[in-house]
Amino acid sequence: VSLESRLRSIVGGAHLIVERDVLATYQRDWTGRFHGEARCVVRPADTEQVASVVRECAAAGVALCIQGGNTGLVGGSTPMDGSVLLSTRRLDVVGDVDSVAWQVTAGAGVTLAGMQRRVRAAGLDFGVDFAARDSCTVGGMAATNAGGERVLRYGATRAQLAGAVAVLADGSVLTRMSGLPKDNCGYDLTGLLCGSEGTLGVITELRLRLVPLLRARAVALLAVDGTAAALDALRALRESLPALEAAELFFPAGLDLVLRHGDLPAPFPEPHPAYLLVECADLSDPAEPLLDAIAQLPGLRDATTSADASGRRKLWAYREQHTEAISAEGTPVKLDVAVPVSRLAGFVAGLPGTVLQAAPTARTVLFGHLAEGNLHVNVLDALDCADAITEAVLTSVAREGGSVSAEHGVGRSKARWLHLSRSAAEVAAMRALKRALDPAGLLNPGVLLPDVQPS
Ligand code: FAD
Ligand code: 2HG
Ligand code: ZN
Repeated sequence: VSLESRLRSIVGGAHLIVERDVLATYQRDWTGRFHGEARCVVRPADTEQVASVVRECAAAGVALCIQGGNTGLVGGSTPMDGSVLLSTRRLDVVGDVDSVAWQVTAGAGVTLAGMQRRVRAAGLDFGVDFAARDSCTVGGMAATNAGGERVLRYGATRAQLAGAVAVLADGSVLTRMSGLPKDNCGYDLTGLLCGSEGTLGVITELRLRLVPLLRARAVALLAVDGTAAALDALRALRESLPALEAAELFFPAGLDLVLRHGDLPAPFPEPHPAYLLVECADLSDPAEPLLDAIAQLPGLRDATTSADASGRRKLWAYREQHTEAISAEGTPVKLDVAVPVSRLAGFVAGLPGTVLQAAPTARTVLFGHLAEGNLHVNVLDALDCADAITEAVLTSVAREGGSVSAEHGVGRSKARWLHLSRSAAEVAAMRALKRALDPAGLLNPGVLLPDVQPS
């Protein structure tokens, strides 16, 4: 009996996909840069079915690629040729919100937006948010330790995890869902799965911490002289605004693309060297304290603010539409890096030159999450120089004491450069963990640790 028939008998005929045209949508990543040919897509409905699928693949010695919303930007959710693609999207049940513990249980395939709707209806909120909310899944967010726009207030996804259920490579199931805030009994396996990018197990359920729902919000878009000025403004705003929740940086090159591809008027009468978008959220209206704090900022070139929902959305669009606008221009080489904020201004200034040395005709678009020194480096018109650009940019990041992956993960695209951000001893420990939990190398081969292949 073929592996496909065995998998069909686990998930039902409708959820084992072999038709080439339907497979195609799962085989290509969001950016269009990465693809691979899966032998089939399997869509299990619950943890038990996931465990059975993993066991059958292990028995057949066939590798698995795990995919949630397929919004990842480092090629981690595209299959290696000939592997089985396990889609988590049917694991989409959200449990009741526990408004005393401030927690909720969500299936790995629940989208961020779907979970936000549920917890907001119960008067609470989730601490992580970003533009892929309608498609990305909470399982994918945990697997990549996604960051986003609220990290300065709430931390990244890891900080929101109170527990998980996961299926290991041999089909055994780890369940740690009590959500106890105090529970020190050995290794933190939930924490280990977070950021493991599908290489150690398939996350099927999560116990998530929630935060207060702060409906009173105010957003300001500030025009500043450059990165150093943006950091000065951030320092001052942080000091006077405990309600500060987001501080996002972008530049004229990115704004031009957003204006060209989106249906938006320019935010200011003339362009400026850099833009800082900030948001405050509180129980009572934060608009006045935000305006007061902005009025105290020295050297602002211009500013526009909004406290009503539609105005806030419009200001956020200038920042959130960067990724789509860049893709509308072409397939970018996309690098997500972080440097210490004390080095950020110098790094930003040097980066276009670093890229041009590797790819003389490239266009570099920079934007990012200012408080974490997290810069999104998107390089257009230079896909044929992708390796040279990656090498040049990531080497310069390492020189600054930064990270080659701030929030998107290592995936396939940066696996060869992991050593720039992790010591030989750290990589050896990662390999030992991988060997212990997935000795045959069947889970997401080629992701994170590039040379671990199915044996
Ligand atoms: P996928 O893309 O399907 O998978 C990502 C990785 O996780 C793969 O390695 C996959 O194998 C693994 N994986 C997925 N589900 C599971 C599971 N249940 N168990 C084990 N492994 C699994 N990221 C940020 O951090 N911050 C941002 O601000 C941000 N903004 C974005 C904006 C846009 C417009 C887009 C397109 C992407 C953005 N991303 C951002 C990247 C992406 O949305 C996140 O990495 C997200 O967490 C991926 O979720 P996903 O469900 O789409 O995962
Ligand atoms: C964001 O912050 C995402 O908008 C996407 O992390 C970054 O497209 C990118 O490079
Ligand atoms: Zn980001």
